[in-house]
Amino acid sequence: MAEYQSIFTQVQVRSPAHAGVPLGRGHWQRQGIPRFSHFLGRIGDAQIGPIYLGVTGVLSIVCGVVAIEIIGLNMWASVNWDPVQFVRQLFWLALEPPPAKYGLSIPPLNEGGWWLLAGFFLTASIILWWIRTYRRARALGMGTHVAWAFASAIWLYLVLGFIRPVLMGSWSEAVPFGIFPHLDWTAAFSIRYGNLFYNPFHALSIVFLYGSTLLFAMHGATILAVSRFGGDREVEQILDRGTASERAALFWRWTMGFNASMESIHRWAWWFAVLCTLTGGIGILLTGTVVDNWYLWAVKHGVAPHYPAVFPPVVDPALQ
Ligand code: 07D
Ligand code: 07D
Repeated sequence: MAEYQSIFTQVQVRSPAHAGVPLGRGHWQRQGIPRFSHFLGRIGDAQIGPIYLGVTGVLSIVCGVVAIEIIGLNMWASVNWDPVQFVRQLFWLALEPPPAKYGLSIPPLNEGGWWLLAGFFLTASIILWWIRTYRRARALGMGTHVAWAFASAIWLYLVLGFIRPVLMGSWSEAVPFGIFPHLDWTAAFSIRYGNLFYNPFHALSIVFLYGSTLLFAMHGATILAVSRFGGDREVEQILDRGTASERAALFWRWTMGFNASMESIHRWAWWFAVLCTLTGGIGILLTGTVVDNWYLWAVKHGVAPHYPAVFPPVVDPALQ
């Protein structure tokens, strides 16, 4: 049956449930009796479970639930515990970090203390989940590429909510919890520091963000296009190059003169994704710590022109 596995056929691969490789001592048992879902089989593998919970998995979920609970209850309290308003205004509700006057000290609970607690539990949850991805990969004898890519996203998250606020000496610099409030923060941050477009690391981050979508589209499209020749069995084609790889390579060599290899395209994708948040984190870290105004920085370095002196000098109203 597996031989007919192809995106062009309606066949769903349905092998006997596979529990995974045996685990040595020091591991938990996997949980749950495997089931099959036809719908999931259409978009991925039909088998659901068993799942490996493990110490870090359980602790991560507990910390994540605590964080969401703190955020959700604070948001609900902010609408006087009205369930209708909670749902209606959910996207606008926020749990804000402490005001600037508290610096890095521990504020009262309802003046940012809950924000600090939620942040602690969310960070613990994310780091525990990282350990889980690392340890599960090792248990399977895999490389730890997924964990290191995830670490790059965590780096940006930590810069935004922890490392930069600590360097700036105030929790008030950090991002609020909330759907639209975190967008307001993003816009305000850019304006406060003289337009993030002039931050070269923001530009680099955008290059890798856009580049990731382009590479993903090119790679996904190429493999789909040669899957009729077995190209969807990518790994086999890496080990034993077949007509699918040859055609895929030729297509790109004909259209743009150069081709990635069946293996290297995955390194391209990995690096683009990882560099998006890696360069982004550097850009945010420099903002307010090293560079106070990216526009003036760009003028100083000849990247942006001075505004022409058309109007008479203006006095900053805040200084009057
Ligand atoms: C599709 C994988 C699934 C993940 C999803 C996100 C939560 C939050 C919590 C109500 C691609 C799950 C969401 C758990 C619920 C509460 C308190 C990943 C996929 C579906 N943002 N951001 C979103 C986060 C920052 C920005 C959406 C997180 C920075 C802009 C979602 C973080 C800045 C826009 C979200 C974070 C920033 C968004 C969709 C952490 C600069 C949008 C995300 C932990 C980088 C978009 C209304 C998505 C939107 C959006 C989550 C950080 C900017 C709510 C968890 C501070 C400009 N962000 N974000 O699909 O529609 O990611 O917002 O750092 O336009 Mg954001
Ligand atoms: C946030 C990594 C952390 C996420 C983690 C996930 C959970 C969920 C889920 C249970 C996203 C934890 C997950 C908790 C559990 C479930 C389901 C990754 C994150 C650990 N910008 N901008 C970027 C563009 C402008 C601003 C990056 C474009 C304006 C700020 C990206 C434009 C202003 C920041 C990017 C544009 C502004 C950024 C983010 C265009 C606003 C950042 C990369 C065309 C008016 C962030 C250096 C990323 C950054 C960032 C794109 C414009 C502000 C490339 C395309 C000028 C403050 N912007 N931006 O992967 O790194 O994020 O900047 O206008 O902090 Mg920007």
